Amino acid sequence: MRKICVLGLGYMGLPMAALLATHGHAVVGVDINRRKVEQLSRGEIAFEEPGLDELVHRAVVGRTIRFSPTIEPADVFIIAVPTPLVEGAKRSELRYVVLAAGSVASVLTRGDLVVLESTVPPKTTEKVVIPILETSGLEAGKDFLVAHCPERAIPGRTLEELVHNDRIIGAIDEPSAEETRRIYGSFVRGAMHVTDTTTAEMVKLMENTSRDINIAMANEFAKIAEEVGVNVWEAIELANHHVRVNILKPGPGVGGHCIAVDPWFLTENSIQGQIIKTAREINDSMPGHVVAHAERLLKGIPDPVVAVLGFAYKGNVGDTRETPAARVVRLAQDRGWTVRIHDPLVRDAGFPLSDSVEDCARESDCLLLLTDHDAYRSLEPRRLKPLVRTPNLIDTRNLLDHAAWEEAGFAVVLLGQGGRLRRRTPVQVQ
Ligand code: SAJ
Repeated sequence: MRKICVLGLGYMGLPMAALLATHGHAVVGVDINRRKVEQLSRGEIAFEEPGLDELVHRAVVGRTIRFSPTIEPADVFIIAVPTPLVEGAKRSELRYVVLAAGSVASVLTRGDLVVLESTVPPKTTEKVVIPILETSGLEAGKDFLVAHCPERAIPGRTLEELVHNDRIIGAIDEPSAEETRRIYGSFVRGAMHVTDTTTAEMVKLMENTSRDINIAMANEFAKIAEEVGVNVWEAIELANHHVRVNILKPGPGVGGHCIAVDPWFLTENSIQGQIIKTAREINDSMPGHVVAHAERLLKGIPDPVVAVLGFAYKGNVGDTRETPAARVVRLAQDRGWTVRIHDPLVRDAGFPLSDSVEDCARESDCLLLLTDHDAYRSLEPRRLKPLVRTPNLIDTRNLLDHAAWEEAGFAVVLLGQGGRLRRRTPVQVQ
Protein backbone atom coordinates (compact mmCIF):
# COMPACT_ATOMS: atom_id res chain seq x y z
CA MET A 1 0.00 0.00 0.00
CA ARG A 2 1.30 3.47 -0.92
CA LYS A 3 0.24 6.80 0.53
CA ILE A 4 -0.74 8.94 -2.46
CA CYS A 5 -1.48 12.67 -2.59
CA VAL A 6 -3.57 13.64 -5.61
CA LEU A 7 -3.29 17.39 -6.24
CA GLY A 8 -6.31 18.92 -8.00
CA LEU A 9 -9.74 17.37 -7.42
CA GLY A 10 -11.36 18.25 -10.73
CA TYR A 11 -12.74 16.23 -13.61
CA MET A 12 -9.66 14.00 -13.74
CA GLY A 13 -8.03 14.28 -10.31
CA LEU A 14 -11.12 13.19 -8.37
CA PRO A 15 -11.81 10.05 -10.45
CA MET A 16 -8.10 9.15 -10.27
CA ALA A 17 -8.07 9.65 -6.50
CA ALA A 18 -11.21 7.53 -6.06
CA LEU A 19 -9.86 4.71 -8.25
CA LEU A 20 -6.54 4.61 -6.38
CA ALA A 21 -8.37 4.68 -3.02
CA THR A 22 -10.52 1.70 -4.03
CA HIS A 23 -7.54 -0.26 -5.33
CA GLY A 24 -5.37 -0.67 -2.28
CA HIS A 25 -3.91 2.79 -1.65
CA ALA A 26 -4.31 5.40 1.09
CA VAL A 27 -5.25 8.59 -0.73
CA VAL A 28 -5.27 12.24 0.32
CA GLY A 29 -7.16 14.40 -2.17
CA VAL A 30 -5.68 17.90 -2.05
CA ASP A 31 -7.21 21.04 -3.54
CA ILE A 32 -6.44 24.72 -2.92
CA ASN A 33 -10.18 25.42 -3.14
CA ARG A 34 -11.30 25.01 0.50
CA ARG A 35 -14.98 25.03 -0.44
CA LYS A 36 -14.44 22.09 -2.76
CA VAL A 37 -12.57 20.21 -0.02
CA GLU A 38 -15.43 20.86 2.46
CA GLN A 39 -18.04 19.77 -0.09
CA LEU A 40 -16.16 16.58 -0.91
CA SER A 41 -15.70 15.84 2.78
CA ARG A 42 -19.51 16.03 3.07
CA GLY A 43 -19.79 13.66 0.08
CA GLU A 44 -20.91 16.34 -2.42
CA ILE A 45 -19.48 16.15 -5.92
CA ALA A 46 -19.83 19.30 -8.04
CA PHE A 47 -20.12 17.56 -11.42
CA GLU A 48 -21.84 14.53 -12.95
CA GLU A 49 -19.80 11.53 -14.02
CA PRO A 50 -21.29 8.03 -14.26
CA GLY A 51 -20.26 5.87 -11.28
CA LEU A 52 -18.17 8.57 -9.59
CA ASP A 53 -20.52 9.33 -6.69
CA GLU A 54 -20.64 5.69 -5.73
CA LEU A 55 -16.88 5.18 -6.06
CA VAL A 56 -16.02 8.22 -3.92
CA HIS A 57 -18.60 7.13 -1.37
CA ARG A 58 -17.07 3.65 -1.23
CA ALA A 59 -13.59 5.11 -0.63
CA VAL A 60 -14.88 7.52 2.06
CA VAL A 61 -16.74 4.72 3.89
CA GLY A 62 -13.67 2.45 3.62
CA ARG A 63 -11.54 5.32 5.02
CA THR A 64 -9.05 5.01 2.18
CA ILE A 65 -9.60 8.59 1.04
CA ARG A 66 -9.79 11.93 2.79
CA PHE A 67 -9.73 15.49 1.47
CA SER A 68 -7.52 18.35 2.55
CA PRO A 69 -6.56 21.89 1.47
CA THR A 70 -2.94 21.26 2.41
CA ILE A 71 -0.38 18.85 1.05
CA GLU A 72 1.34 16.39 3.36
CA PRO A 73 4.25 13.98 3.06
CA ALA A 74 3.45 10.88 0.97
CA ASP A 75 5.10 8.19 -1.17
CA VAL A 76 3.51 9.34 -4.42
CA PHE A 77 2.26 12.74 -5.66
CA ILE A 78 -0.04 12.94 -8.65
CA ILE A 79 -0.48 16.44 -10.10
CA ALA A 80 -3.83 16.74 -11.90
CA VAL A 81 -4.43 20.49 -11.91
CA PRO A 82 -5.93 22.50 -14.78
CA THR A 83 -3.80 23.93 -17.58
CA PRO A 84 -6.06 26.47 -19.32
CA LEU A 85 -5.02 29.10 -21.86
CA VAL A 86 -3.66 32.42 -20.64
CA GLU A 87 -6.60 34.84 -20.67
CA GLY A 88 -6.86 36.35 -24.15
CA ALA A 89 -3.83 34.49 -25.52
CA LYS A 90 -3.14 31.25 -27.37
CA ARG A 91 -0.64 29.80 -24.93
CA SER A 92 -0.72 27.65 -21.81
CA GLU A 93 -1.30 28.99 -18.33
CA LEU A 94 1.05 26.87 -16.19
CA ARG A 95 0.40 28.76 -12.98
CA TYR A 96 -1.43 25.86 -11.28
CA VAL A 97 1.22 23.32 -12.29
CA VAL A 98 3.92 25.63 -10.92
CA LEU A 99 2.00 26.06 -7.63
CA ALA A 100 1.39 22.33 -7.30
CA ALA A 101 5.02 21.42 -8.05
CA GLY A 102 6.14 24.00 -5.48
CA SER A 103 3.94 22.50 -2.79
CA VAL A 104 5.20 18.99 -3.60
CA ALA A 105 8.78 20.29 -3.31
CA SER A 106 7.99 21.48 0.23
CA VAL A 107 7.25 17.93 1.45
CA LEU A 108 9.28 15.79 -0.98
CA THR A 109 11.50 13.11 0.53
CA ARG A 110 13.97 10.57 -0.84
CA GLY A 111 12.39 7.73 -2.86
CA ASP A 112 9.10 9.55 -3.61
CA LEU A 113 7.45 9.41 -7.04
CA VAL A 114 5.97 12.56 -8.65
CA VAL A 115 3.60 12.05 -11.59
CA LEU A 116 2.36 14.94 -13.73
CA GLU A 117 -1.06 14.12 -15.25
CA SER A 118 -2.03 17.60 -16.45
CA THR A 119 -1.77 18.24 -20.19
CA VAL A 120 1.24 20.49 -20.82
CA PRO A 121 3.38 21.85 -23.70
CA PRO A 122 6.39 19.74 -24.73
CA LYS A 123 9.32 19.94 -22.29
CA THR A 124 7.26 21.23 -19.34
CA THR A 125 8.14 18.23 -17.15
CA GLU A 126 11.84 18.64 -17.87
CA LYS A 127 12.16 22.43 -17.93
CA VAL A 128 9.47 23.59 -15.48
CA VAL A 129 8.38 20.82 -13.12
CA ILE A 130 11.68 19.08 -12.33
CA PRO A 131 13.59 22.33 -11.56
CA ILE A 132 10.81 23.32 -9.13
CA LEU A 133 10.87 19.88 -7.46
CA GLU A 134 14.65 20.16 -7.13
CA THR A 135 14.31 23.32 -5.03
CA SER A 136 13.71 20.71 -2.30
CA GLY A 137 17.44 20.04 -2.40
CA LEU A 138 16.83 16.57 -3.84
CA GLU A 139 17.85 15.51 -7.34
CA ALA A 140 15.47 13.98 -9.90
CA GLY A 141 16.57 10.50 -10.93
CA LYS A 142 18.99 10.22 -8.03
CA ASP A 143 16.79 11.00 -5.02
CA PHE A 144 13.24 10.90 -6.39
CA LEU A 145 11.28 9.52 -9.34
CA VAL A 146 9.39 11.49 -12.01
CA ALA A 147 6.90 10.60 -14.73
CA HIS A 148 4.43 12.35 -17.01
CA CYS A 149 1.36 10.22 -17.42
CA PRO A 150 -1.21 12.25 -19.41
CA GLU A 151 -4.86 11.48 -18.81
CA ARG A 152 -6.78 10.39 -21.90
CA ALA A 153 -10.26 9.59 -20.61
CA ILE A 154 -13.31 11.21 -22.17
CA PRO A 155 -15.80 13.13 -19.97
CA GLY A 156 -19.01 11.10 -19.68
CA ARG A 157 -17.03 7.82 -19.64
CA THR A 158 -14.11 8.88 -17.46
CA LEU A 159 -14.07 5.93 -15.06
CA GLU A 160 -14.51 3.29 -17.72
CA GLU A 161 -11.79 4.84 -19.88
CA LEU A 162 -9.38 5.43 -16.98
CA VAL A 163 -9.54 1.70 -16.32
CA HIS A 164 -9.64 0.29 -19.86
CA ASN A 165 -7.69 2.76 -22.04
CA ASP A 166 -4.00 2.25 -22.69
CA ARG A 167 -1.74 4.58 -20.71
CA ILE A 168 1.39 6.42 -21.80
CA ILE A 169 4.08 6.53 -19.13
CA GLY A 170 6.71 9.16 -19.89
CA ALA A 171 9.41 8.49 -17.34
CA ILE A 172 12.81 10.05 -16.66
CA ASP A 173 14.40 6.64 -16.00
CA GLU A 174 13.64 2.94 -15.54
CA PRO A 175 12.88 3.08 -11.76
CA SER A 176 10.40 5.94 -12.38
CA ALA A 177 8.70 3.90 -15.13
CA GLU A 178 8.54 0.82 -12.92
CA GLU A 179 7.05 2.57 -9.90
CA THR A 180 4.49 4.42 -12.08
CA ARG A 181 3.55 1.15 -13.75
CA ARG A 182 3.08 -0.43 -10.30
CA ILE A 183 0.82 2.39 -9.06
CA TYR A 184 -1.31 2.70 -12.22
CA GLY A 185 -1.32 -1.07 -12.69
CA SER A 186 -3.43 -1.39 -9.55
CA PHE A 187 -6.50 -0.36 -11.59
CA VAL A 188 -5.51 0.13 -15.26
CA ARG A 189 -6.52 -2.83 -17.43
CA GLY A 190 -5.24 -1.33 -20.71
CA ALA A 191 -1.62 -1.65 -21.84
CA MET A 192 0.97 0.74 -20.40
CA HIS A 193 3.49 2.10 -22.90
CA VAL A 194 6.72 3.54 -21.58
CA THR A 195 8.57 6.43 -23.21
CA ASP A 196 10.35 9.65 -22.17
CA THR A 197 8.51 12.63 -20.66
CA THR A 198 8.66 14.94 -23.71
CA THR A 199 7.35 12.24 -26.05
CA ALA A 200 4.48 11.58 -23.62
CA GLU A 201 3.65 15.31 -23.56
CA MET A 202 3.70 15.41 -27.36
CA VAL A 203 1.58 12.23 -27.73
CA LYS A 204 -1.23 13.67 -25.64
CA LEU A 205 -1.25 16.94 -27.59
CA MET A 206 -1.11 15.11 -30.92
CA GLU A 207 -4.15 13.00 -30.00
CA ASN A 208 -6.35 15.99 -29.25
CA THR A 209 -4.95 18.04 -32.12
CA SER A 210 -5.67 15.26 -34.58
CA ARG A 211 -9.29 15.16 -33.38
CA ASP A 212 -9.55 18.95 -33.63
CA ILE A 213 -8.23 18.95 -37.20
CA ASN A 214 -10.60 16.16 -38.20
CA ILE A 215 -13.58 18.00 -36.74
CA ALA A 216 -12.44 21.17 -38.58
CA MET A 217 -12.42 19.18 -41.80
CA ALA A 218 -16.00 18.04 -41.16
CA ASN A 219 -17.00 21.65 -40.43
CA GLU A 220 -15.35 22.86 -43.63
CA PHE A 221 -17.14 20.11 -45.59
CA ALA A 222 -20.41 21.32 -44.02
CA LYS A 223 -19.82 24.88 -45.21
CA ILE A 224 -18.94 23.69 -48.74
CA ALA A 225 -21.98 21.38 -48.79
CA GLU A 226 -24.18 24.37 -47.94
CA GLU A 227 -22.72 26.21 -50.95
CA VAL A 228 -23.19 23.37 -53.43
CA GLY A 229 -26.58 22.13 -52.22
CA VAL A 230 -25.53 18.83 -50.67
CA ASN A 231 -26.48 17.27 -47.33
CA VAL A 232 -23.08 16.89 -45.67
CA TRP A 233 -24.35 14.29 -43.20
CA GLU A 234 -25.43 12.01 -46.00
CA ALA A 235 -22.17 12.68 -47.88
CA ILE A 236 -20.07 11.90 -44.78
CA GLU A 237 -21.99 8.71 -44.13
CA LEU A 238 -21.39 7.59 -47.71
CA ALA A 239 -17.70 8.59 -47.67
CA ASN A 240 -17.27 6.61 -44.45
CA HIS A 241 -18.24 3.44 -46.31
CA HIS A 242 -14.74 3.65 -47.78
CA VAL A 243 -12.52 1.28 -45.82
CA ARG A 244 -9.86 3.90 -45.09
CA VAL A 245 -12.05 6.96 -44.47
CA ASN A 246 -13.53 8.03 -41.13
CA ILE A 247 -14.81 11.61 -41.25
CA LEU A 248 -16.11 13.08 -38.00
CA LYS A 249 -19.25 15.18 -37.54
CA PRO A 250 -19.70 18.91 -38.08
CA GLY A 251 -21.31 20.95 -35.33
CA PRO A 252 -21.63 24.40 -33.73
CA GLY A 253 -17.95 24.41 -32.72
CA VAL A 254 -15.52 22.51 -30.52
CA GLY A 255 -15.78 22.85 -26.77
CA GLY A 256 -14.46 21.10 -23.71
CA HIS A 257 -11.38 21.78 -21.74
CA CYS A 258 -9.05 19.81 -24.00
CA ILE A 259 -9.61 19.79 -27.73
CA ALA A 260 -10.34 23.52 -27.96
CA VAL A 261 -7.24 24.28 -25.89
CA ASP A 262 -4.48 21.70 -26.33
CA PRO A 263 -3.60 22.35 -30.00
CA TRP A 264 -2.31 25.79 -28.97
CA PHE A 265 0.16 24.09 -26.59
CA LEU A 266 1.81 22.54 -29.64
CA THR A 267 2.14 25.82 -31.52
CA GLU A 268 3.08 28.16 -28.65
CA ASN A 269 6.82 27.54 -28.93
CA SER A 270 7.00 26.54 -32.57
CA ILE A 271 7.15 28.31 -35.91
CA GLN A 272 5.24 25.33 -37.38
CA GLY A 273 1.55 24.64 -36.96
CA GLN A 274 -0.27 26.07 -39.98
CA ILE A 275 -2.81 23.23 -40.20
CA ILE A 276 -3.25 23.31 -36.45
CA LYS A 277 -3.96 27.04 -36.38
CA THR A 278 -6.28 26.93 -39.38
CA ALA A 279 -8.25 24.05 -37.86
CA ARG A 280 -8.66 25.99 -34.63
CA GLU A 281 -9.86 29.01 -36.58
CA ILE A 282 -12.37 26.95 -38.59
CA ASN A 283 -13.77 25.37 -35.42
CA ASP A 284 -13.88 28.75 -33.69
CA SER A 285 -15.79 30.19 -36.68
CA MET A 286 -18.70 27.78 -36.23
CA PRO A 287 -20.69 29.72 -33.59
CA GLY A 288 -20.68 32.72 -35.96
CA HIS A 289 -21.72 30.48 -38.84
CA VAL A 290 -24.66 29.15 -36.81
CA VAL A 291 -25.73 32.66 -35.81
CA ALA A 292 -25.59 33.71 -39.48
CA HIS A 293 -28.10 30.91 -40.22
CA ALA A 294 -30.36 32.26 -37.47
CA GLU A 295 -29.99 35.80 -38.83
CA ARG A 296 -31.37 34.66 -42.20
CA LEU A 297 -34.33 32.91 -40.58
CA LEU A 298 -35.11 35.82 -38.28
CA LYS A 299 -34.94 38.52 -40.97
CA GLY A 300 -37.86 40.91 -40.66
CA ILE A 301 -38.93 39.67 -37.21
CA PRO A 302 -38.88 42.55 -34.71
CA ASP A 303 -37.18 41.85 -31.34
CA PRO A 304 -36.53 38.18 -32.05
CA VAL A 305 -36.45 35.59 -29.29
CA VAL A 306 -34.12 32.60 -29.73
CA ALA A 307 -34.58 29.39 -27.73
CA VAL A 308 -31.24 27.62 -27.32
CA LEU A 309 -31.64 23.90 -26.69
CA GLY A 310 -28.46 22.50 -25.16
CA PHE A 311 -25.68 24.45 -23.48
CA ALA A 312 -23.21 21.67 -22.59
CA TYR A 313 -20.21 21.37 -24.88
CA LYS A 314 -21.36 17.96 -26.09
CA GLY A 315 -24.19 15.48 -25.74
CA ASN A 316 -25.19 13.73 -22.51
CA VAL A 317 -22.80 15.62 -20.22
CA GLY A 318 -23.47 18.64 -18.01
CA ASP A 319 -20.02 20.08 -18.67
CA THR A 320 -19.94 23.63 -20.10
CA ARG A 321 -16.21 24.26 -20.24
CA GLU A 322 -15.33 26.18 -23.43
CA THR A 323 -18.79 25.36 -24.76
CA PRO A 324 -19.47 26.88 -28.20
CA ALA A 325 -23.02 27.53 -26.94
CA ALA A 326 -21.67 30.40 -24.81
CA ARG A 327 -20.25 32.05 -27.95
CA VAL A 328 -23.50 31.52 -29.83
CA VAL A 329 -25.48 33.10 -26.98
CA ARG A 330 -23.16 36.11 -26.77
CA LEU A 331 -23.22 36.67 -30.54
CA ALA A 332 -27.02 36.47 -30.50
CA GLN A 333 -27.24 38.92 -27.60
CA ASP A 334 -24.85 41.28 -29.43
CA ARG A 335 -27.45 41.42 -32.20
CA GLY A 336 -30.05 42.53 -29.68
CA TRP A 337 -31.93 39.21 -29.69
CA THR A 338 -33.48 37.83 -26.53
CA VAL A 339 -31.95 34.43 -25.77
CA ARG A 340 -33.48 31.74 -23.60
CA ILE A 341 -31.49 28.64 -22.74
CA HIS A 342 -32.49 25.12 -21.77
CA ASP A 343 -30.24 22.20 -20.87
CA PRO A 344 -31.44 19.18 -18.92
CA LEU A 345 -27.94 18.37 -17.57
CA VAL A 346 -26.29 21.74 -16.94
CA ARG A 347 -26.52 23.08 -13.39
CA ASP A 348 -24.83 26.44 -13.94
CA ALA A 349 -24.47 28.04 -17.36
CA GLY A 350 -23.47 31.53 -16.26
CA PHE A 351 -26.77 32.57 -17.91
CA PRO A 352 -30.31 32.04 -16.57
CA LEU A 353 -31.68 28.61 -17.54
CA SER A 354 -35.30 27.75 -18.42
CA ASP A 355 -36.89 25.00 -16.34
CA SER A 356 -38.32 23.13 -19.31
CA VAL A 357 -38.11 23.01 -23.11
CA GLU A 358 -41.68 24.38 -23.16
CA ASP A 359 -40.73 27.44 -21.05
CA CYS A 360 -37.73 28.02 -23.27
CA ALA A 361 -39.70 27.67 -26.52
CA ARG A 362 -42.74 29.74 -25.50
CA GLU A 363 -43.20 32.84 -27.76
CA SER A 364 -39.81 32.22 -29.40
CA ASP A 365 -38.93 32.78 -33.05
CA CYS A 366 -36.26 30.13 -33.53
CA LEU A 367 -35.40 26.91 -31.74
CA LEU A 368 -31.64 26.48 -31.95
CA LEU A 369 -30.45 22.98 -31.09
CA LEU A 370 -26.78 23.15 -30.08
CA THR A 371 -26.13 20.01 -28.03
CA ASP A 372 -26.88 16.42 -29.02
CA HIS A 373 -28.40 15.28 -25.72
CA ASP A 374 -30.34 12.03 -26.19
CA ALA A 375 -33.17 13.65 -24.22
CA TYR A 376 -33.83 15.99 -27.16
CA ARG A 377 -34.48 13.15 -29.60
CA SER A 378 -37.95 12.75 -28.16
CA LEU A 379 -38.95 16.42 -28.60
CA GLU A 380 -42.41 16.56 -30.13
CA PRO A 381 -42.74 19.25 -32.80
CA ARG A 382 -46.55 19.10 -32.70
CA ARG A 383 -46.53 19.94 -28.98
CA LEU A 384 -44.05 22.80 -29.40
CA LYS A 385 -45.63 24.36 -32.50
CA PRO A 386 -48.58 26.03 -30.67
CA LEU A 387 -46.17 27.45 -28.07
CA VAL A 388 -43.71 29.25 -30.34
CA ARG A 389 -44.28 32.63 -32.00
CA THR A 390 -42.48 31.72 -35.25
CA PRO A 391 -41.91 28.03 -36.08
CA ASN A 392 -38.20 27.99 -37.02
CA LEU A 393 -35.74 25.25 -36.12
CA ILE A 394 -31.97 25.10 -36.61
CA ASP A 395 -30.45 21.68 -35.95
CA THR A 396 -26.66 21.94 -35.70
CA ARG A 397 -26.20 18.25 -34.76
CA ASN A 398 -28.48 16.40 -37.19
CA LEU A 399 -30.28 14.99 -34.16
CA LEU A 400 -33.95 15.47 -35.01
CA ASP A 401 -36.42 13.94 -37.46
CA HIS A 402 -36.61 16.92 -39.82
CA ALA A 403 -39.49 15.55 -41.88
CA ALA A 404 -41.66 15.39 -38.73
CA TRP A 405 -40.73 18.98 -37.82
CA GLU A 406 -41.54 20.22 -41.31
CA GLU A 407 -44.84 18.34 -41.26
CA ALA A 408 -45.67 20.07 -37.97
CA GLY A 409 -45.15 23.42 -39.73
CA PHE A 410 -41.57 24.35 -38.80
CA ALA A 411 -39.08 25.86 -41.25
CA VAL A 412 -36.05 23.66 -40.66
CA VAL A 413 -32.40 24.51 -41.26
CA LEU A 414 -29.90 21.70 -40.85
CA LEU A 415 -26.24 22.70 -40.47
CA GLY A 416 -24.38 21.40 -43.51
CA GLN A 417 -27.47 21.11 -45.70
CA GLY A 418 -27.37 23.27 -48.80
CA GLY A 419 -30.66 24.34 -50.38
CA ARG A 420 -33.95 22.91 -49.20
CA LEU A 421 -34.11 19.89 -46.95
CA ARG A 422 -35.15 16.86 -48.85
CA ARG A 423 -36.31 13.47 -47.71
CA ARG A 424 -33.50 10.99 -47.63
CA THR A 425 -33.73 8.61 -50.58
CA PRO A 426 -32.47 5.16 -49.70
CA VAL A 427 -29.04 4.56 -51.17
CA GLN A 428 -29.10 1.74 -53.71
CA VAL A 429 -26.75 -1.08 -52.84
CA GLN A 430 -25.54 -2.96 -55.90
N1 SAJ B 1 -17.22 17.23 -31.74
C1 SAJ B 1 -17.71 17.52 -33.00
N2 SAJ B 1 -17.73 16.54 -33.95
C2 SAJ B 1 -17.29 15.26 -33.67
C3 SAJ B 1 -16.79 14.97 -32.39
C4 SAJ B 1 -16.76 15.98 -31.44
O1 SAJ B 1 -18.12 18.66 -33.29
O2 SAJ B 1 -17.37 14.42 -34.57
C5 SAJ B 1 -17.18 18.28 -30.71
C6 SAJ B 1 -17.99 17.94 -29.45
O3 SAJ B 1 -19.33 18.31 -29.63
C7 SAJ B 1 -17.27 18.76 -28.42
C8 SAJ B 1 -15.81 18.72 -28.87
O4 SAJ B 1 -15.84 18.35 -30.23
O5 SAJ B 1 -17.71 20.10 -28.41
C9 SAJ B 1 -14.91 17.75 -28.10
O6 SAJ B 1 -15.62 16.57 -27.76
P1 SAJ B 1 -14.96 15.12 -27.82
O7 SAJ B 1 -16.01 14.17 -27.42
O8 SAJ B 1 -14.33 14.91 -29.14
O9 SAJ B 1 -13.75 15.18 -26.80
P2 SAJ B 1 -13.58 15.62 -25.25
O10 SAJ B 1 -13.05 17.03 -25.23
O11 SAJ B 1 -14.77 15.35 -24.45
O12 SAJ B 1 -12.40 14.63 -24.79
C10 SAJ B 1 -11.18 14.61 -25.51
C11 SAJ B 1 -10.81 13.16 -25.84
N3 SAJ B 1 -9.71 13.14 -26.78
C12 SAJ B 1 -9.75 12.35 -27.91
O13 SAJ B 1 -10.69 11.67 -28.22
C13 SAJ B 1 -8.52 12.36 -28.77
C14 SAJ B 1 -10.43 12.42 -24.56
O14 SAJ B 1 -9.95 11.12 -24.85
C15 SAJ B 1 -9.33 13.20 -23.80
O15 SAJ B 1 -8.98 12.56 -22.59
C16 SAJ B 1 -9.90 14.56 -23.47
O16 SAJ B 1 -10.18 15.23 -24.70
C17 SAJ B 1 -8.86 15.30 -22.66
O17 SAJ B 1 -9.05 15.41 -21.44
O18 SAJ B 1 -7.81 15.68 -23.20
